[in-house]
Amino acid sequence: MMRIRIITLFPEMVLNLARFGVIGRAIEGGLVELDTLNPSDYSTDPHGRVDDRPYGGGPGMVMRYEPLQKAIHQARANEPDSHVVCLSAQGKLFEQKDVARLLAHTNLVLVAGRYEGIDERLVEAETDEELSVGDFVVSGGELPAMLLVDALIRHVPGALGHEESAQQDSFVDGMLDCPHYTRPGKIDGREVPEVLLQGDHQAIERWRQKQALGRTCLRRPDVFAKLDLSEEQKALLEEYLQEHGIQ
Ligand code: 9D3
Repeated sequence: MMRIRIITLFPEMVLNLARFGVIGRAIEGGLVELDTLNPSDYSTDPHGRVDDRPYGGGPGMVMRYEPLQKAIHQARANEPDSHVVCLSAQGKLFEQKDVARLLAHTNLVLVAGRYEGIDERLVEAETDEELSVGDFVVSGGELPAMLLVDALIRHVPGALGHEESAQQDSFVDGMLDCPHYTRPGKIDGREVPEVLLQGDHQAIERWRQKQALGRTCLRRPDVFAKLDLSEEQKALLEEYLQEHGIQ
């Protein structure tokens, strides 16, 4: 069983994850345990403060060392082998390859910060790594931590009813997914691609590969650049680009 503890000033926010969908079922089924530690419960300040003004001045507040350290120590006291991840806009980008790496740890601790940031010494001394979820600004580490938990739990054995799904995810094979369709066959004059209706599974697989390659090339040149295409894939891509009037 995997245990994920989230250190946060807003435990209700992240605990809602445990109520819905795939993650809800994984937790209900005892595959994953999700809980929280609130630094507010570990403040020794007479006013219970968890933040303070930044040395050097400037706007905003900084999360104080002590309450966070105590919360992390609480987690480590129970599970000394805990891997501690700090969610931060200054971290390395969290990617699909990190999922398998993080899943190797039975006990994960995610530190979600608020305010302008966390005292840097806490990050250095008490956490094992710093991860960002993308090049955009959000208000705190909670949503990024929830994103991480979701991405991880999908790959916990038994969490998805349908075991193939996690393997077929976009990025698992390094490409964007192909388009999907369901009934009705025609909506406002828009039809489902013919090949999907004819039951030729080899042709369908070829079409899906072609769509995946073409979409990755056009929409995500950064992802595309990392692909090492076979001759067959190169031919499929040419077809896609021609069909879309690009070559
Ligand atoms: C003066 C610049 N600050 C505010 C615009 C920097 C800043 C402080 C705190 C930016 C973001 C945050 C809170 N964000 C996170 O804790 C965070 C985050 C993110 O903002 N983007 C991507 N990944 C992450 S992981 C944690």
